Amino acid sequence: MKRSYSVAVVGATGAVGTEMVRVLEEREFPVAELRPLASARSAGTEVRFRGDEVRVRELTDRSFEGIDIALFSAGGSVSARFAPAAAGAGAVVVDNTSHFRMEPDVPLVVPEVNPHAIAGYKARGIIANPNCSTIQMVVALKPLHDRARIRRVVVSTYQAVSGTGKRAIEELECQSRELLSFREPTCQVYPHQIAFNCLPQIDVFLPNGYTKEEMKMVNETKKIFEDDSVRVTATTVRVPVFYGHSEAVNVELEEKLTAQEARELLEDAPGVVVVDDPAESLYPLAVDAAGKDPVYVGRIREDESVENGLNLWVVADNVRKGAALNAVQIAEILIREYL
Ligand code: NAP
Ligand code: 3JM
Repeated sequence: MKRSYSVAVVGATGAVGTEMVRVLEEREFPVAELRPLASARSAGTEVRFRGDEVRVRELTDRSFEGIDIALFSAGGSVSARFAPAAAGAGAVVVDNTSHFRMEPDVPLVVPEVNPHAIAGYKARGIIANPNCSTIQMVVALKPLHDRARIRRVVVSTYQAVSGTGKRAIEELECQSRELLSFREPTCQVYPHQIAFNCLPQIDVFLPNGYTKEEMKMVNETKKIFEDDSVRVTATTVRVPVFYGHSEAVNVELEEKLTAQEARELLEDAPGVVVVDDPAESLYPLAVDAAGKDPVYVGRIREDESVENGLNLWVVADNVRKGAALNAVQIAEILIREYL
């Protein structure tokens, strides 16, 4: 382990990249040089890091000279084009896009679930960060799977607009103002009005009728658990919330777990905070999870319609644990154990 590392953040001006820089600072990641990269549009602007203004540079093939770790969150096509260049220049890439996630020689990692998989980074020099909705779900499911084996998961999501990026955050704000002033809403990012609405489409539709986001949850969960026998089906929905994804998760287990046993397992699970006091109307809320690190779990109850079923309500900050924090946690393990 070196004393400090040169870290590139690709997409540093975006919703995820901004949070990455903040998380690196908050967690006192040993950064020797921070190199914020973005498109020509925002080259020359500045990001704040540890009290300094650091100039954003335009991403090019030569951006990675001297870089130890490159955190990518500028979209799949940018990763496809530049992550191999970064790895070729000697950096270890932690990629936040879906581009490499399902490639067999690229580890897909959630530190609370499968940190051992990081060892596989040597094959390509790339580690993939899962989708935000997958990350928070598998953190909550891991202790249940270890104890009672999950057979099947049925999940419905309620996803915040920040998962789409900074333009979508502005769109929800703008449409809310327009509608409350009796004006027509302007739709630029989503195919329909998102303010005061729910859209059962996240990412593009696939030939099987599911969206790509739904199939990310199915396929990524199996890969992270290293278990293709776990059956998953998902409905992913965009809701007019700024930060924090919520998920209604129905689980069928091989063995019986009471709600109380599940609650105790979750209370001891790394990265999980149980908020579950119905008598006081206490359960996880997106507005409470925003800006926080844990995955919050509540509404823990037995599914009385099947033999070994449980229902959970799982909430986390999609930009932090769902993206930036998970990526920095991976980088922390990398430097502690591998670099
Ligand atoms: P965003 O707010 O729209 O930011 C996009 C960032 O990418 C900006 O910094 C932008 O720079 C940069 N960028 C765009 N095109 C570029 C190009 N051709 N070359 C260099 N930089 C470019 O989006 P976001 O929410 O931060 O998400 C960014 C990506 O992260 C997504 O596309 C997705 O793949 C991934 N993501 C992953 C998760 C997860 O679950 N792990 C969650 C959310 C997002 P400019 O300022 O120059 O435009
Ligand atoms: C979250 O490539 C793109 O345009 C980005 C699409 C995107 C993704 C993705 O597929 O990488 C937007 C928001 C994700 C994700 O984490 O899967």
